[in-house]
Amino acid sequence: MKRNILFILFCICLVNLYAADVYAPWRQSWLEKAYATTPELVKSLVKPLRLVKPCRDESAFQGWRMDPSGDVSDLYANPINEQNGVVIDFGEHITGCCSFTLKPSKHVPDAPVRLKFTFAEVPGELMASYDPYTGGLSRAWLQDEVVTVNTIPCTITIPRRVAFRYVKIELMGNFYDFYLTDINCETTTSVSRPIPQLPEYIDDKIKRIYNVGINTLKECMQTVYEDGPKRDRRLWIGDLYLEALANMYSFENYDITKHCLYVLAALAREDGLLHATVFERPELHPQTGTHIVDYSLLYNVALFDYLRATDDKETVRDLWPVVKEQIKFACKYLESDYIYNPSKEQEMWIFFDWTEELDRRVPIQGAMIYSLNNSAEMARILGYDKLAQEWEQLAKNMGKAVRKANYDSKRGIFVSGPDKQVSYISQIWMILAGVMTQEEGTEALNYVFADEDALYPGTPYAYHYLIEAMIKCGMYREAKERLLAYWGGMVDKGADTFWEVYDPNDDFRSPYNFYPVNSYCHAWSCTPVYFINKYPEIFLGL
Ligand code: RAM
Repeated sequence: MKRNILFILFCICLVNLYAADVYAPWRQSWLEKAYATTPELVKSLVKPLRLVKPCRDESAFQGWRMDPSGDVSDLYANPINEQNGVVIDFGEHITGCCSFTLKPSKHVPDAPVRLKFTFAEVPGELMASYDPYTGGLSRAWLQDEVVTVNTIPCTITIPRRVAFRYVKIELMGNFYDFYLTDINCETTTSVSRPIPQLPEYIDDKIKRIYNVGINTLKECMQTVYEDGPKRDRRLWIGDLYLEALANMYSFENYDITKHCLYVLAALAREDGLLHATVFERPELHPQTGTHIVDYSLLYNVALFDYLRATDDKETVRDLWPVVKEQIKFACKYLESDYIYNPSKEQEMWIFFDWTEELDRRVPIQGAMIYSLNNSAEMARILGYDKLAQEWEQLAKNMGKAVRKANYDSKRGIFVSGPDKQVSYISQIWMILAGVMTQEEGTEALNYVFADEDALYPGTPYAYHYLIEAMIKCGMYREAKERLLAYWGGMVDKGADTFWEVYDPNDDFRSPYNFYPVNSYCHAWSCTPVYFINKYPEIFLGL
């Protein structure tokens, strides 16, 4: 009897132990698989291209352009004291660690020297004054580094990895002449394949957009899909989703996608919810407390895309518990009328775009339906038919409910929230969710395009879904025009890599209240690569 009671107690403890962590049976093996698939970095030594002179120019992006002003050999041939504030142009966006050599001139160095290096992705960022700092993110993201050197001659490597095209060198209180030579950068990326090129005869603008997109992707593919190599230098689910799409239609490096999917799974919260973002160093760990419901739902879609590209059912089955838990979690927010209620709980952040005023109720309803439909299709492929049917039915009910509650049939658009907000993003997600027909979707998009008061996207992230929605509606010509105008707008303004934030009406827009801290090489902006290669008939006229 006593032994039986003890056994029952033991079983209860075991059940509780597992209840505490829904992923307990798999977590360790996911972690091992995550470590085993860590991409190798490819290193290259990049030398500067030339010297440039910053020039104020109201017509240039953020008011600055760089004019060629000499050869790097000029810098090396003369004491650096005579060239205080020199700007070096590496000619392309690079990510890595910089080294330089200091050599004495005619005097014996009798004191330490201090040098300030400012690395920047774009001219406006280099020329802005950083202090007093007003940004909403840490000042330390800005890439200015002061180096104090005690002994000359020497070669120094600045330990911080930086992402930049331009570097400005300033001297801080020097008393004697010395030379600075051999500045170069050991760059990293996990892309090992040659960059896939478009054929020569393709329209020049499309080619330029494509090349900038592919450079953006290459720079962000490090040991994870980083969001931006300058900032935040970490894996976010939303960025992963779009990078994986672009990678699928260019480098086809599926191991990095698999790696990121495992990392996120292994670091999920014990009740099953994914963290929106994770860090790699000093060891893999999540940003606890940061959850984005649309990102969690997109994990399922990213996994489905991975399955379609690789047919790797084993991995997808292995990660299946994560798929189920993300849906289960989102379902907690559904009211009995199948409307997603974001105010039900506050622990989750809903993103979609860096536009604060955006009412996210209709978009999140759409994203959940979109995820349910994708997850159901994936479930069918794996033979989980009952679950697929359940999710399909739920998606239908949610679609009906949102049509009833938020469709303004007079104007042919979805309106969101108590103030009946009209935004591009509401229409986009209703289209992607399949809640609108092609004709309805076209009508809704044309309505917002014509309505000056409609809230428009503030990031290439949100713009990606606009292009996707337009293609879904069959608006091929218009989708191409928009892609050319939006991403082409960045190219025309001198982008080497696509920016985190781009508002054609405001070069200084920043969700962080300080434009130099924006990232100017941001993964979520690279998707022209995906569109152009996936739909050559639309974008290349092939
Ligand atoms: C930004 C990141 C990233 C994005 C999140 C929501 O700070 O750079 O790109 O996914 O926010």
